[in-house]
Formats: sequence, C-alpha cells, structure tokens
Amino acid sequence: AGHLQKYLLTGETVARWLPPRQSTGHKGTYGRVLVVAGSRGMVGAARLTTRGTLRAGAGLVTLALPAGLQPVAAASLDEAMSLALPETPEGTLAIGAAGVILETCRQVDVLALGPGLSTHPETAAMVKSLLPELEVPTVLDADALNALVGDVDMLGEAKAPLIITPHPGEMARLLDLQVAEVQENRIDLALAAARKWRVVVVLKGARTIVASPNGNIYINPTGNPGMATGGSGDALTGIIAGLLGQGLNPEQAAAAGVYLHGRAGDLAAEQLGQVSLLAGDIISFLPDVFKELE
Ligand code: NPW
Ligand code: AMP
Ligand code: MG
Repeated sequence: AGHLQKYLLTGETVARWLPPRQSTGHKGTYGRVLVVAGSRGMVGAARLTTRGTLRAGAGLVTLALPAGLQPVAAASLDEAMSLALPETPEGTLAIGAAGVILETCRQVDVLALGPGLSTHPETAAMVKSLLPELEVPTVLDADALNALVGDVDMLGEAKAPLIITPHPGEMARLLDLQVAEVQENRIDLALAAARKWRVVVVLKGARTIVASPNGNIYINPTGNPGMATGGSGDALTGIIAGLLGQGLNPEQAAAAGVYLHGRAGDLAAEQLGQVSLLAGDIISFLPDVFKELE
C-alpha cells in the first residue's frame, strides 16, 4: 500500500505551518482568493465562506455569486469585493458563469467553490464544465461535490490541485454508499479517495480526517457538537481557502484549517455554550486561536 503515516493534529504542528506576517508584506503577499458560492435562499453560505477566508488571513477576497444576490451580499461584506455572475431564473449560477469564473481565476491564487450553489441541474453542469479547466488550487465543497455524483472520477483528471471537504452525507453520495458505511470506515475511505483521485480529502464530522495522496493522514482532536449547526462547514471551506492563499500547501492548508476551525468552535462554546453556538461565532473566535498559536 506504500508509505502511510498517521498524525494527531496539534497546535504546535499547525503553528509551524502558519507563515509569519512579513514586515514588508502587502495584500498580494497573503493571497487573492475567489469564492464562488450561494444561490437564492442560500446567501448566508456565501457570506460565511467569504468571512472565513478573510478571518483566516487572506489578502484580497472576491465573492462571486448569482447576479441578483450581489447587492445584498455586498451590503453585508465590507472587506470583500463582489462579482455578479450569470444566473438561472431560479437564482442559481447559469452555465455561462463558467467563462466568467475562469477569466477571473487568472487574477487569483485560490478558488473556493460550492457552498450554497444548490443542486439546480444547470448549475451542476456549470460546475462540471469548469472543473477540467481550472488551474488554481481549489477547495471543492457542498454542491460542487454534489454536482459530481455519478461522475466523481472527473476529480482524477483535474489539472489544478484540489481539496475536497465532504461531510459524511456528501461522501456517501460521492462513493454511492450509506452514511453508516462511510462512518464505519472513515480513515480507509478518505485515504483511498485521496490516492485514487490525487486530491486532499477532508472527511468532516467529529474527529475530522484529512488524507493526502502521499499517504499522510491527520486526525483532528478539536471541535465539538455545538458545531453541528448550519453554515459551520461553509466557514471551514473559507478558512482552508484563506490558508492556501497564504502559501500553505494543500495538505497543510486542509489540516491547519480543520484544526483552527475546531479550536475556534471550542473557544466559542466555552463562552457561549454548545447549544447557542452559531457558524458565525466560529469565525468570530478565529482571531483568538491565531493569537494563542503565536
Ligand atoms: P441525516 O440524514 O441528517 O442523519 P445535505 P446540507 C448527512 C448549504 N447551506 N454525520 C445527513 O444525515 C450547503 O453549503 C447553506 C452523519 C443528511 O443525510 C449546501 O450547499 C446555509 N451524517 C446545502 O446547503 C446553511 C451527516 O448529510 C445529509 C453528517 C446543503 O447542505 C446550511 C445532509 O446533508 C448549509 O451549509 C454527519 N456529521 N453531516 C446558508 N445559511 O445559506 C451530514 N450528514 O443534504 O448535503 O445538506 O449539508 O445542509
Ligand atoms: P457541514 O455539515 O458542511 O456544515 O460541516 C459541519 C462542520 O462542523 C464540519 O467541519 C464538522 O467537522 C463540524 N462538526 C459537526 N458536528 C461535529 C461534532 N459532533 N464534533 C466536531 N465537529 C463537528
Ligand atoms: Mg456543508
């Protein structure tokens, strides 16, 4: 089976991967990230992803979303830029969005794709047309993964370095298994998928697994069931993209992202309790986690 190494993630490991802010750094130094997310009814997913990217330290963030949603998204995101994309009558990304996304990708370092896109067939087709053309490191989550159900081997043909972040339900759909079968075999399935498609796999849920095609496996000890709340995964996608923008390699960005996200959720739960914890609170506690690791 080749080289295989299992690690329990620690704050010390993650701290070593985080790049120190350089005295002469500018916003280009810390990465330009494009977030493609959201649809009518799921604008929150797009905003949470974008806020996660910003709070993880990315230099410059653009949120691209269906045109009709741009005004409302921009109104509540001061620090991010926004871009209106072609939309279907249902307020989801139209097939024509692919060209605009690819054009914009030439000016960025990282793409985050998927939260809240919906499973509209035209939007799914748009995602599938985009994937083989991508050249920047990309985090694929949620509906970008749902779009690949039945055609998941497309992942193995992508040129761009990919990180996929399925929750157990999404992983079950991708592999055509029951959720229980995924949960019984988390490490083996994440590793097999990473090796087969040559992507970094983040299999979420309590004790998230990160598996890399080279056989490295990371198990995340941070996080709590208070994080089982809408938007929690959208925030994680943004955080990982923000770390990629700062030059962490895909394996490190994924592993550091899940550790920081979980730790922020733990600090948030200490202050607010698990019951009331919201996805936005996870993002709000990220600064404390970065300070603690300094
Ligand atoms: P069950 O049946 O509940 O036990 P979906 P989604 C399973 C956007 N969002 N362990 C679960 O199992 C997302 O970005 C927008 C075990 C069920 O079968 C997506 O675009 C928000 N099972 C879209 O909504 C906030 C687990 O997976 C299935 C599991 C749909 O995403 C919310 C449910 O997953 C949301 O983020 C676990 N740990 N986790 C917004 N504010 O705009 C999940 N499952 O059907 O993919 O639905 O995750 O809500
Ligand atoms: P999503 O289902 O995409 O919103 O992702 C949920 C996020 O919350 C993932 O990062 C999960 O690992 C995390 N999460 C959900 N439930 C738990 C739990 N019981 N313990 C730790 N983390 C969790
Ligand atoms: Mg999700």
